[in-house]
Amino acid sequence: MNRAADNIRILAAAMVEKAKSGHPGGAMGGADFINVLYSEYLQFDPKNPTWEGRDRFFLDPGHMSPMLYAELTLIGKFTLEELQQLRQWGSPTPGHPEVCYERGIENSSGPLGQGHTYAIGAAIAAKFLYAKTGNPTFKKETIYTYISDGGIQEEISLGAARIAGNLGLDNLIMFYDANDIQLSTETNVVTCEDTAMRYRALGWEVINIDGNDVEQIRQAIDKAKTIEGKPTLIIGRCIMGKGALQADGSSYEHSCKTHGAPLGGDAYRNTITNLGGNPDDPFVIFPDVQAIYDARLKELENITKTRHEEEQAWATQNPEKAAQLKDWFAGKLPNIDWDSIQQKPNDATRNASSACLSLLAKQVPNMIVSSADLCNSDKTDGFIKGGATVISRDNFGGGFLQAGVAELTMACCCIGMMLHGGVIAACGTFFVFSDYMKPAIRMAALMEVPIKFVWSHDAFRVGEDGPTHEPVEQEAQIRLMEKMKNHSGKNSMLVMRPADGKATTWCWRLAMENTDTPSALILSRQTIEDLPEGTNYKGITKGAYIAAESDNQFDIIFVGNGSEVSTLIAGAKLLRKDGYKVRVVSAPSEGLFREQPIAYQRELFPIGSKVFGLTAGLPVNLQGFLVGAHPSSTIWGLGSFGFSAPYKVLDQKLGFTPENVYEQAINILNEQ
Ligand SMILES: Cc1ncc(C[n+]2csc(CCOP(=O)(O)OP(=O)(O)O)c2C)c(N)n1
Ligand SMILES: [Mg+2]
Repeated sequence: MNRAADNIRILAAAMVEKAKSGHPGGAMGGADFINVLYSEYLQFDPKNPTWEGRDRFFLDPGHMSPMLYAELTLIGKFTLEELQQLRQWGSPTPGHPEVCYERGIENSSGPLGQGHTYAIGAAIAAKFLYAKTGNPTFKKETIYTYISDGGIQEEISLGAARIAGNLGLDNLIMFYDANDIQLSTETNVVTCEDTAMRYRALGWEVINIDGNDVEQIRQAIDKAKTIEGKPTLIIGRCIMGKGALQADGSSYEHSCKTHGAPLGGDAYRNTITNLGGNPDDPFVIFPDVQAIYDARLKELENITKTRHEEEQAWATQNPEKAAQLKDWFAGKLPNIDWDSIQQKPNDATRNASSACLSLLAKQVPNMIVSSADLCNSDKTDGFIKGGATVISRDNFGGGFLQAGVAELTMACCCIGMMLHGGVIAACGTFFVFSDYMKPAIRMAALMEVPIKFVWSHDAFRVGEDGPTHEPVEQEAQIRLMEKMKNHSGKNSMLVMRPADGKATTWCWRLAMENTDTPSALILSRQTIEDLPEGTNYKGITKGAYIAAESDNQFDIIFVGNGSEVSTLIAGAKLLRKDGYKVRVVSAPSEGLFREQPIAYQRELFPIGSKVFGLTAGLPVNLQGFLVGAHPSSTIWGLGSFGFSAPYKVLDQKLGFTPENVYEQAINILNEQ
């Protein structure tokens, strides 16, 4: 076993050396744990990488990718040639791991702290699926995760540990590579935390071991697997750069220098030799190491055979549930009776969203909704009103996760649920606090996880709470993700701000049907006047559409989204009194609109038209609609932080009134 770990160390060091860039030290220190885990514990199906009941391994420190790639090579997921392509264009071995189930990579990692939080979400998903279906495979599944000093120091680790401890996730085992070294210093320069005490305080079982000792690793995992009602943290004291030697032959262990740079020259050669490898031919799997893994793969065939038989027996007894489970993992939605939703007239869109969630609670049994302690305000509690119960250590079949005040943690948990598979996750908070979720939004977009974000209190009309709570620049930030493509060539996110209750139903529908990317709904706190009778809401599927009562021949086009559309419609009425003709376009998602055939885009916004845009965010939100428009076209937005006052006062003071719309339009119309 030590030779196998040394083999991983050699491969990791050699990969980084060949790439002339990367992180050898941590990978070398963690090799013993990952070797024991994969050669003796992790249950996966060598023939079916997407087996629903597999154990999962979530890496948090993505910079330790060489460790993961080397390990996955031992189980046949990568070739030695591919290891030699570390960090090169087009290779399957990018600098930091990118999710790829076929290759055994459960999550993209790199931004420290997120990876282990996905694991917590996955552990919740496994418990949820067991509670919902009774399929015994989900009870046998263990979620392993690997965290390092960086992840432990990231704030998210507190929220993640709180949730895992509070829910008693005994299907979660986290290995902490405590090597006392981080990127620029030893850890004692920045922390004097008693990490074991923190995790114990949050309800975890904590086991301290020598993280480079095979027997101690085994005993710790064995013990962790027997613990009930608690997640387990195994704190492994590891040696950074284990086995590394300097050019002069002295120890190169426990050095920050090995964190993020090749060992280099003679240090590299000495190290490989010291570990039993050949510096001139380091990309080798030793035959005795291969034998260990061959034996394990054989063993896994038997283990999974038995597991599959158990699953089959369950499926035979529960054919309907088995069919349902298949759909869940395929991302297939059940029929949702959207037409049955009766939106109240002139309601706030957060309430309209609540009505949708109530229906989803009844009709989408594999959905989990979460809120960061704002469910009765962001109205995700519509899901509870629809029948979902709150998830707890005694009730994993509930569909609602009370995440506590921890937006980033919540988002990462939800992402983890979806990475696990079988679950659709949505999470809510105030739009202004989307700022606390950005790192997770970005990773969800990158990984193409179709999570749903629900952001209420969408604008300065939060009013009395003042500028701290009034989103202004948030929409511009989030919409940037609509402009960015993912690696599949699609918009990396679908962002929708509906104009009224019925539009909200449509946006939820689009969000649920979007299985390719994250979706977001941006919702109002205040009530909104409905769009005119006769509006064809189906236009939402094209990202922008004409509101009813628009004039076919028009002098000016008004464009906006959310509650601004009703202000524009009221402004249009004033303008018509002067004999002008107006088209009003609601544009819940410019990203989606830009994907439509150019003919449709031109039809809505003929070249040279005079356009007036109104947005409660930065004017840049609507700038795209002015391309090709008459030069007199303008946008009225908010160019500063908001202010504390009742929202109707703010509307007046900031010019979000029909009168101002009229005035601005007249200015545009009067220009040549
Ligand atoms: C959120 C985030 N901040 C900063 C970094 C840059 N970074 C990469 S590794 C690291 C710290 C490494 O310490 P540790 O996790 O102990 O890894 P080791 O040095 O032991 O390999 C930092 C700051 C990052 N990847 N993610
Ligand atoms: Mg470290």
